[in-house]
Amino acid sequence: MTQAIEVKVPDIGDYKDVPVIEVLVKIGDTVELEQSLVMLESDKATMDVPSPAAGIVRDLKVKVGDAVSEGALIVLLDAASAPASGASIGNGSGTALQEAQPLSCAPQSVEALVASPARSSSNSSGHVQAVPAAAVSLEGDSRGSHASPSARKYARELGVDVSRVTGTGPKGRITQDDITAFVKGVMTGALAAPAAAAAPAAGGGAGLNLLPWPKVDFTKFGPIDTQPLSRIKKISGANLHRNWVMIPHVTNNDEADITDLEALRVQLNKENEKAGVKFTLLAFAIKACVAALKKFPAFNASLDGDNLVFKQYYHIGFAADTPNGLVVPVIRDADKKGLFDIAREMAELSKLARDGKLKPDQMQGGCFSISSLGGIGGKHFTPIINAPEVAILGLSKSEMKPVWDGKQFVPRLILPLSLSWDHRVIDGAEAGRFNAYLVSILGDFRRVIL
Ligand code: CAO
Repeated sequence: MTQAIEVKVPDIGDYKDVPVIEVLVKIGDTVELEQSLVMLESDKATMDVPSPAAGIVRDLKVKVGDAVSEGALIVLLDAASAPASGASIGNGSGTALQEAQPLSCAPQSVEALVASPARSSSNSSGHVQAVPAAAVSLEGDSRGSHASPSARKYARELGVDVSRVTGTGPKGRITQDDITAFVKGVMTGALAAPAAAAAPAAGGGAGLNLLPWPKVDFTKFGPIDTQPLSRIKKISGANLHRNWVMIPHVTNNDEADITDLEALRVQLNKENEKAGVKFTLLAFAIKACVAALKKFPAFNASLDGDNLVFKQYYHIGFAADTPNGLVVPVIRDADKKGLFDIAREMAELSKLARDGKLKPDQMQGGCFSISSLGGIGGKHFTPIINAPEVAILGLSKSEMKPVWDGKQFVPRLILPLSLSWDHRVIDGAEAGRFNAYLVSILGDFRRVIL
């Protein structure tokens, strides 16, 4: 017996006429409870509308590009069970269509755009518990607050007590943006965090106890032009800030002699001129990193509370600079792919990134990231770890340098490497070994097969 359900856009705060950027199901599809049906994208967040029940998609009422607001009909569903929202449902004959709000609209802005799957983890508490003093606990009694399940889930994962958050949604409803704003307020010192407030003035080790962010009237000093941050910058900025504050970063710098590797790369590109795909240094670096991750599995792990999750897959993210900001597309199963496929996939993902067309799943599931500034310049830098990953490799511009071969100085092409690692998971000696191994592979790429 099935029940016919009209799935409508739920409460999405103040957003109106939000574009549908993706329709994730088609007519006849069987869907699970909470499975995402469509993705909406406001100027602030990407949100998915989950199914309120398991069932079969009978009809689709929207397409990509449509603009929808709260209450707009999205999908007709033949539900196999009553919707979890508890909304009233028809008699099961399929004749009387009734409304059911999806469980919630789940904004995915934070991790979806920067490929950090922490929030999708069912055990979110680990990431909260595992943080050092800087990430003060903000949890408390939140039962009386008016917030959707997804906003509550988000709050729980960040350790935020929703009763302390001021809701700006309809009827004072607490939105995900309110929670993000609350965390930002605490981190910048504009709001007091409970642990920080409780810490002794002389520094009890809890809370950052920072001064509020300086408020300056810049017009006093000269003409200005104020522009809003791009959506990607806002989202990635919040993630980078969290990662920088919560992870004890250390960066080991090293140098690899890539003279022979560059000769091989140039030769391969000559031989494959017609293939239309360029073998980039980054493609070689991805392969080299996979070999190093296999040798040093702690670098391919994530912290989950007191546990370390060792991944047995090798999905490598690479930072891509786009007109709207930084995104991190992920090459999945890089261990199973050849250089040609990796180079081709990187070119495709980079283009999608620059065109703003990357899908959330193309930025998720990364195990380790590479940030290459080699095409731009610079010597070394400190890449910020892309949580819940535990390490990231920065590549700078290679240059010819005189290297002593025991008898004389010879010109060699030297690539600067900057490996940032999470000191809760990795020790300095291990990081040194990881870099040394990487240097040996990049110096003699035949070693990648060992
Ligand atoms: N040293 C010297 N030259 C390098 C190099 C290096 N380490 N890496 C690349 N180059 C050269 C390439 O050989 C290429 O030269 P030719 O055009 O003469 O062949 C040129 O630089 C451009 O390379 P590319 O950009 O096409 O390819 P890529 O694989 O190096 O980079 C991508 C692709 C997506 C990583 C890049 O476009 C990008 O977005 N980089 C910026 C990443 C970033 O912003 N990181 C910082 C994150 S923290 O804010």
